[in-house]
Amino acid sequence: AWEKYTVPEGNDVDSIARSIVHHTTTTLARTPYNMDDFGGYQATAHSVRDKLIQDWNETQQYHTIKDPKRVYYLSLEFLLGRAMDNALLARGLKEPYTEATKQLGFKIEDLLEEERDAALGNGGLGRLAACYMDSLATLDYPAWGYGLRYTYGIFQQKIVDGYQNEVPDYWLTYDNPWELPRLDISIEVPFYGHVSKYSDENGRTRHKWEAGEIVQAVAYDVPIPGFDTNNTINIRFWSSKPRKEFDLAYFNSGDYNRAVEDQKKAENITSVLYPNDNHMVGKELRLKQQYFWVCASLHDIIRRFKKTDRPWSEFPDQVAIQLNDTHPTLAVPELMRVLVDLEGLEWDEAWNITTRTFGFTNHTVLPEALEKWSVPMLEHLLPRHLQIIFDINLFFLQTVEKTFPNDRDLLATVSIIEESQPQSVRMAFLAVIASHKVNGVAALHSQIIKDTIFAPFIKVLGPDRFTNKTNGITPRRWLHQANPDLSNLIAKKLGSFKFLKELSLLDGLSKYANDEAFQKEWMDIKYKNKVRLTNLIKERTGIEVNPNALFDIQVKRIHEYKRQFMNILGVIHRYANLKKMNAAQRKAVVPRVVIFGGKAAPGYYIAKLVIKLINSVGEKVNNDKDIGDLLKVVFIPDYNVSVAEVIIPANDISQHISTAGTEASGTSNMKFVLNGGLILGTVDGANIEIYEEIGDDQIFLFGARSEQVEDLRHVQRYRNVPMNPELQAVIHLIENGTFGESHIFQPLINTITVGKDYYLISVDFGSYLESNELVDEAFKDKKAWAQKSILCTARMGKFSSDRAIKEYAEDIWNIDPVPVPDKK
Ligand code: 26Y
Repeated sequence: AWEKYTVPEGNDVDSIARSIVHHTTTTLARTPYNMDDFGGYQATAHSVRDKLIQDWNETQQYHTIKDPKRVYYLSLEFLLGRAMDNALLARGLKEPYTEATKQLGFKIEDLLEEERDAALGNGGLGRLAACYMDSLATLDYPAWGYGLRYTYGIFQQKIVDGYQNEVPDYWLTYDNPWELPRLDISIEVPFYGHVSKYSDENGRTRHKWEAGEIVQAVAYDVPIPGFDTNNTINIRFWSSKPRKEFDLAYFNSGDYNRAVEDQKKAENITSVLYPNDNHMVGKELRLKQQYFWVCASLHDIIRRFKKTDRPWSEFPDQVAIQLNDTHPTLAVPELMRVLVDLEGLEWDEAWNITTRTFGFTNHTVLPEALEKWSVPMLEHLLPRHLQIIFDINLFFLQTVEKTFPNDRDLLATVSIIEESQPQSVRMAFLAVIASHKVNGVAALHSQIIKDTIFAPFIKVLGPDRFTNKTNGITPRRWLHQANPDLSNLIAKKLGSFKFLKELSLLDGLSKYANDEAFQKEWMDIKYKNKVRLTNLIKERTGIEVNPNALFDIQVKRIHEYKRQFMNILGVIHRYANLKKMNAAQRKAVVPRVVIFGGKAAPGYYIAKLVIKLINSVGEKVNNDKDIGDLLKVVFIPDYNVSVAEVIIPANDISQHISTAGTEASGTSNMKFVLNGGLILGTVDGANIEIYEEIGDDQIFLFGARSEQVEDLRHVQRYRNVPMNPELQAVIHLIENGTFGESHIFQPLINTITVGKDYYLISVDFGSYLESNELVDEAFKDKKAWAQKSILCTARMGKFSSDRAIKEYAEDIWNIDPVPVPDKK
């Protein structure tokens, strides 16, 4: 009977308008007479949501019937940004929705602007997870994401008197139409307590963990639509809730306060995203988050596996689990616990299943970002897991000892347990030992991890465990959605939008790079995008900039290794130079707008000082009548995904200037170039592979090479090398108060004074300034610049996340696409 009543919603303008009105009156309980843009957005979002849910249902049903091997992407961060425009474009419904909302008296652009970003991530790692989900859906892979539903995403950044202030991001104020609460799906997560031993019916010693506290994990599902396919996959976000049964004990004993306390404690677990990017802080609550998430996700995966009656030995043929950095590494001892303690498998078989299931992606070599958890803390929170980790380590070290007898240094170097005071667990070592593949995120980075942090494991585990998967970005969001005019122009030129699913087709633009008419169309769009950014800058900062100037952009998390400090020091140098010039000399200057954006971790004092310095320099330079449009310095507050979508298409050049060897890959570099921008960068991360694709006329590389960095640091530290003289002059200007009270900046200046300068700003400063001059020269030749800009876009095929995901699917996960057949 059900079929008879399923009325497929039409996708014509009338049906769409009707569904928006329907949601206005029912879901929102509002009348069409008092609707504002926010209401219009909500009603439209619910109408779009209906369509996604239908596709989502069909995909899940089809996958249940087919029961293919699935991949599970475990990530503590998913930086999704906005959903509505993405969904409309994915389903080819942008036009009818534009028309339908217009008929109801709205402008679709205004409605889209009402949506709040889903900002459940810090930076690169979280946005990569979002791009990968987009590609998994678009390529029809049977995939799930698992994450945490934080009540507070990454904080909102306000700039007050030049300083960063943090405001909590309470993003769920007005319901979230993009999630489906699954209150029926809930999993109990144990913590604390103790472990006891017993003999099972076969006389084997078994372990039983009796928990001291149990928290409930409730599922919230977010559908991820594939582009130009009906496949719609799922990210399951867990939210923590108190477990009623447990509280009853307190209620019955009359301890009401204690019961309420426990409620609060349980909800605490998923309350806030830790705002540290590439910096480990060993807080117990963070460890609790990790286990809560990993435990719920693994049990959900196992429940799905158990629906078909397969033996455990087939688990790795049905399930691939990817660890997005070490954050989910507790999934390793948790799977072992399930297999050995609960399911009664022998240790060796369980270990074999575990290692065939997991893959591990490393995203950083910065020592301060590597997770280490104190043994006493683990023992308190997860007593059985600690035992299992020690056992994994014991058996591993025994095999090492067998192959390399009497090499005690080797045993200490590869041990999962670091013999510190107190002892700690090196999560990366555990992840390497437990995974069949370990990958870095760009060619250089994958080489560096083999040469440095994981070098001893090559010897012990062999080289085949390590591989490279260069990052990618989704062209749907980062070209088609963020830069619709350019996407349309490209489609017109190439004859279709096929390039959005096969990015190497962009290469077809190369032959027009020199075509004057095409160059004009291309640069007109660039200009329009710069005007759009100019308006955003005016709105958010009050600063007026000239869209004809060169737009030079560095937006990313603020971190010493990313060297925003060097950028602003270069700006000061430029300013000082301008001040010295006469009128004739100034005529020849290329006007430049230097644009910064990015958040600093709230506890990262030096990074916050960099923001202050940028704003102080801006204050001085932007108000210097003598300088006018020749130089402007802008700090755009609250950089996030939706702001990036405005900033990136407006770039002439972008800066990716990390000390060589420190930026694992970078992904915004790819977004900027895809949108027709050149790069000013170091020989680091994916810059190198971008250079190989786009050629040296399109990228300005400078600075020390990664192989030199260690020696250079040594020399800097011990040989009294004088500071680069131009840098010296710049520092002098800060110290003499040119940019306001100088004592504020002393701690920042101290980071680069002789003997320190860990990130080698003084070493690279000279070549940085030279490259900046080359940029100015190149920008003067408008025709040549237009050609470079076109070639940049044309040669970015490699950096689609589709390419990256196919490599993961084929080399690591061993999964195939499962396209859902069309209804018709
Ligand atoms: C340990 C914990 C506090 C922690 C939290 C977040 C550690 C690291 C991170 C985030 C790391 C991150 O975003 N890494 C970036 O990953 C990108 C995607 O692979 C790379 O492009 C980028 O170079 C790297 O810094």
